[in-house]
Amino acid sequence: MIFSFFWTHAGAGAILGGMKIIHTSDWHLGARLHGQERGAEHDVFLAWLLDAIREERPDALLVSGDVFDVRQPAPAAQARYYNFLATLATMENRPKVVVTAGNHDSAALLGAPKDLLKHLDIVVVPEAKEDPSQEVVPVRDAAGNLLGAVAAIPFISEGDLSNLARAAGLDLEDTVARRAAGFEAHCRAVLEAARAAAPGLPVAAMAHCFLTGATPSDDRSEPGRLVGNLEGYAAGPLAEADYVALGHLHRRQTLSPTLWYSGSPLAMSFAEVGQTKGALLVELEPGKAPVVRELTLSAPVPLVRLEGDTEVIREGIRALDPAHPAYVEVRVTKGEDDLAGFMAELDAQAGTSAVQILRRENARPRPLIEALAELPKENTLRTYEPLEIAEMRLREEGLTPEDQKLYLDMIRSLGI
Ligand SMILES: [Mn+2]
Repeated sequence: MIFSFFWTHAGAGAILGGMKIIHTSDWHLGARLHGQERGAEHDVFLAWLLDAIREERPDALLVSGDVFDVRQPAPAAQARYYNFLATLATMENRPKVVVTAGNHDSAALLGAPKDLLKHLDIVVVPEAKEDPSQEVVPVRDAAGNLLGAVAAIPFISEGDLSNLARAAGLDLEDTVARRAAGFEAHCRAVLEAARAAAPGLPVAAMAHCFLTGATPSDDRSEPGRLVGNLEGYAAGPLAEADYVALGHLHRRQTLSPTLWYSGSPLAMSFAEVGQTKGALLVELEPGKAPVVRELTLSAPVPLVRLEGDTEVIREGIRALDPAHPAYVEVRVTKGEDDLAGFMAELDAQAGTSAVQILRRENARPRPLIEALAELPKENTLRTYEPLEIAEMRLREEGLTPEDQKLYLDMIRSLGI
């Protein structure tokens, strides 16, 4: 272990002033992928995270929001979270745990057990308050020596950002500017309080937001997953922390040597195919740039996106081992053949394989819509007879010629 010289824990001779962190976010416990239950995958992730903690012995584990997928998570998802915390609580040299609420979490639900959890060195910050000290978490070693502090800023709703701005005397008329001012003022206040709690020692910040310049996943396959802070906030005072453990975006990325999104541990949509998942291991020393190591979790069930004509997709599915679970998205982007028949063929195949096709999309070009888009505006629909439009529309649905005729006859029978 490269850092064993510096990072001797809980023993005599530990060098003070260093802080080792594992940064994770966006667990989304209870999330389904197009209806598919994912509890077993989350179990693999949580066991992996416990192993990483046993191996690396961090001083703190930071969970930067979106613990749960929905505001009222199922009992099984809550049990998974509390069983994980229970294992941590009984661990020798357990790290300080800091959990903030994300935009998917209910602050009330996440915060309900916080007074109990703090007796187990687990600090939950469910919501931003005017008093910044509520979001400051000192981190100590086993001997009680102060190692640094965490500025644990949770997701802040737009309404709360406006309120924080007003409380800071920044009652700007423009709502977007007012929220940005509230975000900046609050981050600055919490960071200053964290610095004051650990003078001369490293300060790590946590935030659950979309920072300007960050890259969301292309969320075409699951629209609406990213909500809140859509305009993006400037890092502002966050950039002054020694490290910022960001959550909200599911793509692991760094905006500067100190600003990192850990990303979600599991791919939450097919838009995240091919992204490296896991957590980040961060070593902080006063006055030095953070040393960040990516801890990689190989996907418990890989996601596969197959695109092209039906033949390309058939070949892609044939290439997958039917004995190994995989989640597949099928996007038919070209070809003229009968899609209904092709989809039925996929269904027949799925019955005998561990490979599950969770999403199918007809993404072939739509000549009718394209033709209409090219027509001069004043005669768009008048150029065609109503039945012609119906016929073209039915053709785009990928129906069999028999079904097309059936629907067309039904439309004709209406007397159009
Ligand atoms: Mn999230």
